[in-house]
Amino acid sequence: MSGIIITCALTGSIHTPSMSPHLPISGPEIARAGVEAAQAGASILHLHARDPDTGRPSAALDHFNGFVPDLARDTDAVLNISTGGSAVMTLDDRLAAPLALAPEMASLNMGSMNFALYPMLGKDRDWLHDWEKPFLENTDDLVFKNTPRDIARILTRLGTERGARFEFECYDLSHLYMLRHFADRGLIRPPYFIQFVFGVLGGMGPDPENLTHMLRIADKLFGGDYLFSVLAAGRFQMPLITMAAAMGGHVRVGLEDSLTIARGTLARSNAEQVVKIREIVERLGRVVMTPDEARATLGLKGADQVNA
Ligand code: KMH
Ligand code: ZN
Repeated sequence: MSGIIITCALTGSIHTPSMSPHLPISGPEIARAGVEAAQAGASILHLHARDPDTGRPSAALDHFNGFVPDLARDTDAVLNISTGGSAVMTLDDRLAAPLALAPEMASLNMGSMNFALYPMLGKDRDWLHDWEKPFLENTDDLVFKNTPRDIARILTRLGTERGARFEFECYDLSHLYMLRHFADRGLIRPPYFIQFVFGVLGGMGPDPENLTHMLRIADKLFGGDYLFSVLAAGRFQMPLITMAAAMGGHVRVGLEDSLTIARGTLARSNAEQVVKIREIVERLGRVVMTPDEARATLGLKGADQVNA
């Protein structure tokens, strides 16, 4: 089996500060988390920003500038800027920072969907910030909008005009067909790096059968023109990505996707999850790719071609 890419998604826009004291929030915290994750073996860092005063997900370029230049200086990791931002943001807001930074890589969500986070309210907690509880409650009426027009805009502005390549976030079978549609329109070129996303309420559940079926359909639609990676939310993170690694896929960890390192135990850092999956995949006989190996595999433009 070939080399394996470990992506680490450092903070995301799903978890809120009250859920873990280890969730990186400020620019220096996110920068430190990224350096540690890269040192542990992550070759791609998937990046969202937060408002350092409130911990709220942010798409502001100023907030990205609180850690992106540090990560560009202190790591050789591929910096992958989210275009998903948070499902509550407009596409204009979500695109401001990636358009300015012109990264090597960006995420691209392949369909509109429900994005229901309110089950996380189940636990009693002391909320650190006023915004957190309503933010989660209101996801019972939230559509994460990623229409074909939105997708085409991201592909054109970031891909065609700025040379970024994509982590195609596919939460459901339908998203694979949408990806094929854009391949047929000539707006993307292989190899397609497909991130199968499991466990978001609104997308597919974390059942192993879903992974085998996604692969069956991806094989049909893309033949040898794709690579797959897996992320899974919460406690399904390690089991599902281990399955992906055993099947020849790539893996994503990070506190964006899961706050724990084992059932009921908070991860103390992003790097702790990288170390854990690294050990698992190496025991499976996989070799972790360096950032430059990941660049070559994914056909990226290079870290010297970005605006960070
Ligand atoms: N938060 C994950 C479920 C994005 O940033 O564009 C998917 C994600 C989306 O990472
Ligand atoms: Zn993300």
